[in-house]
Amino acid sequence: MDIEKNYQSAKKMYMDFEVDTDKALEKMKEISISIHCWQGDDVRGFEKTEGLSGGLVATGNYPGRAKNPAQLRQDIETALSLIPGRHRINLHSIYGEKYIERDKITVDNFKGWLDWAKQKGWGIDFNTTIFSHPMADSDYTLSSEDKDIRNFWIRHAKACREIAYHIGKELNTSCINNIWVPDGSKDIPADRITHRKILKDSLDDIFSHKYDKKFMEDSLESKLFGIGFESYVVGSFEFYYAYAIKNNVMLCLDTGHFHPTENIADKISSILVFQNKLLLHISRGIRWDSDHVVILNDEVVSIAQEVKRYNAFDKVHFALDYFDASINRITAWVIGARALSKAILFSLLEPTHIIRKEEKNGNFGNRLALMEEFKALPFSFVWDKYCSIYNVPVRDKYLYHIKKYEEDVLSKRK
Ligand code: RNT
Ligand code: ZN
Repeated sequence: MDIEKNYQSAKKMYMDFEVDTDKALEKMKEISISIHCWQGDDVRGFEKTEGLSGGLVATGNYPGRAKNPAQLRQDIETALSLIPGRHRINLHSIYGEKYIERDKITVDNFKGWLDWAKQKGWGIDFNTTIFSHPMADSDYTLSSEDKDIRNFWIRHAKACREIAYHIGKELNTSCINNIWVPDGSKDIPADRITHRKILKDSLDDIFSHKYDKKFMEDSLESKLFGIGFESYVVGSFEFYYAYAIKNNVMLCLDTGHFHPTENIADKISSILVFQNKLLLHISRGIRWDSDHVVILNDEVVSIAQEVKRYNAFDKVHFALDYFDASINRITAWVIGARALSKAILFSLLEPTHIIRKEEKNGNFGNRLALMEEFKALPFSFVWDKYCSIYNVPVRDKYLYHIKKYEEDVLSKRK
């Protein structure tokens, strides 16, 4: 396999369209993906709770799931050794070293993760875990009319922000603390507004303490519906969009949280007109928010292209969010992270200025023709080069490493 020779010929072809592949590869070094820890254990965490709730479902029973923080870190390390680029780790509050009630957790419980990330030079992002808990059994959490339930989750969210702040300070890179709540109802509610008013008040309370954004940033994740929450979700897109704009908080768009025909890529520019930060949870919903492994599909490519076209890679944060328990979990991580990286690199190689020129001149036929031709440029040679720069296996060669890891490590787990 002559990676260098192939790369040089690809470089020439891209040059014909005034695209510098070396520059694109340089740019890739600045872009990181937040790798979700929860792919490694089907979103169970280490609290010994009864199982996943909040309308989330991880299907499959593939052997080898991580059962403690050390195993999960080892699995993530293995996955990251097969993914080109420098990335971040996305944690949930249920992944601490030992069990501590969620409204009492502190950064001390994440020391294992911090030491590890520091040693590796990886940033960490964080998430409130407002599901899979007895206090989340009644369909409403931060929007609950029950004060005890609501206050419990407010304390939890505050604790998570504080943890995120310390993580950001310790690692000297801003830690995003994402809030998602499942709140809603299976059937048609008679009153939608009361819960939304309560959610607003809870968020005001949670965000009343201001943190230095250099170390901690808040984000709010909307959703259209969940399993058992088909008719109404309190934290809809409109709700958080309005809240985020009014209070200058970051939005989080999860690609599985919209109607299947809705185009998430189209929303990015609207948000960037009014805000300068956005978090994306890249997932792959099939018929519903099924959290399938991310692949290189049109949706992911068009999202990356939107970010590239406005040179907004410093504003838009990419995170992965899926959990497939039916295949080797390392394979699942690697497929998704490599797919998203491919989409980003592919977008960086787009001769945007050429299609923009055709657009300005009203040559829409040329614009479409060129977009189609650009799809057939020798992208894979640049991708191989990118993998080789980071010393990770080229093409399907990574599968061999996962097979070995499965034999040596995963298959031995009880
Ligand atoms: C749920 C949201 C949320 C979770 C993770 C585990 O629908 O997408 O982001 O998937 O936090
Ligand atoms: Zn999500």
